[in-house]
Amino acid sequence: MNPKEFEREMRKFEHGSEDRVPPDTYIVARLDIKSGHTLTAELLCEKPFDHRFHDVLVATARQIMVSGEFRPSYAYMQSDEVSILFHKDMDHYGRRVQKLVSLLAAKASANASILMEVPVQFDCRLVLLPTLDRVVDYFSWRQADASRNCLNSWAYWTLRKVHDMGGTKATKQLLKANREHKHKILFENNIIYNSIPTWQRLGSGLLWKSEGSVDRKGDPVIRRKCVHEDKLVAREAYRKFLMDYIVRYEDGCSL
Ligand SMILES: Nc1nc2c(ncn2[C@@H]2O[C@H](COP(=O)(O)OP(=O)(O)OP(=O)(O)O)[C@@H](O)[C@H]2O)c(=O)[nH]1
Ligand SMILES: [Mg+2]
Repeated sequence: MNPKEFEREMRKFEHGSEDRVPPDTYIVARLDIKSGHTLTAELLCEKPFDHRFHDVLVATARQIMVSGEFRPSYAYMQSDEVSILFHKDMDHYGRRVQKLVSLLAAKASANASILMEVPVQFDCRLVLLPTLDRVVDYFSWRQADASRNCLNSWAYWTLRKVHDMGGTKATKQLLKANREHKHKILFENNIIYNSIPTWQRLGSGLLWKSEGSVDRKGDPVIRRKCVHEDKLVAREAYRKFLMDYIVRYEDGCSL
């Protein structure tokens, strides 16, 4: 077989892996640290939340936002995960799923490993959303997950730390507890839920903001800046904020 024929022959075996995201579909990449539980224990992270760990997650997402690739429009961080929304018309790598997933996981893992000075592995999945409403649903869902996780973790670690309870007993006690009961545990231990930092209760975001500036010649220019929003609003207000932001971003208006 000549080299060209051999090339064609072997390429056939790659065809099954050529899936592409259809046009007019929003793509969110969710990157999640593999064994984040073990990693945070090894790094002696504060429990239930460690500001330095969250900062690294934000810095990892920021490096993807500002890399100039993939047209990212918004990133959301909570726990050990980052969700990144891309512009609807993003066409990098022909929207090939394997390329996007592998490159994003590689970028995030490399960036976080350098920042944390230990090997960090992210897995990555693409979430394909047909409408803007569904995009907003997606981020609302991740925010609700952050809220649930925050209340559970604070209740758990309050029982562990303040009541000197073992892990099994604390887990068992919380198994039967509803939301109100978990809030009561915090309240009785002088922890005001609403005073817990917003990034712990609701996660945090990275978004583009434009600002007026001047170039080297002194001429006015509009520059885009990637801004960390760590005081996100919740529920309906978050939905409205996101909807407005994404519509403005997609239109390219002032961004
Ligand atoms: N101490 C501490 N742990 C954190 C913090 N943020 C996230 N984590 C840990 O990261 C875990 C993330 O949950 P998962 O992603 O479901 O669990 P995982 O161990 O990463 O498992 P896989 O993702 O399935 O590999 C949490 O259960 C916590 O143990 C933090 O700020 N402080
Ligand atoms: Mg994880």
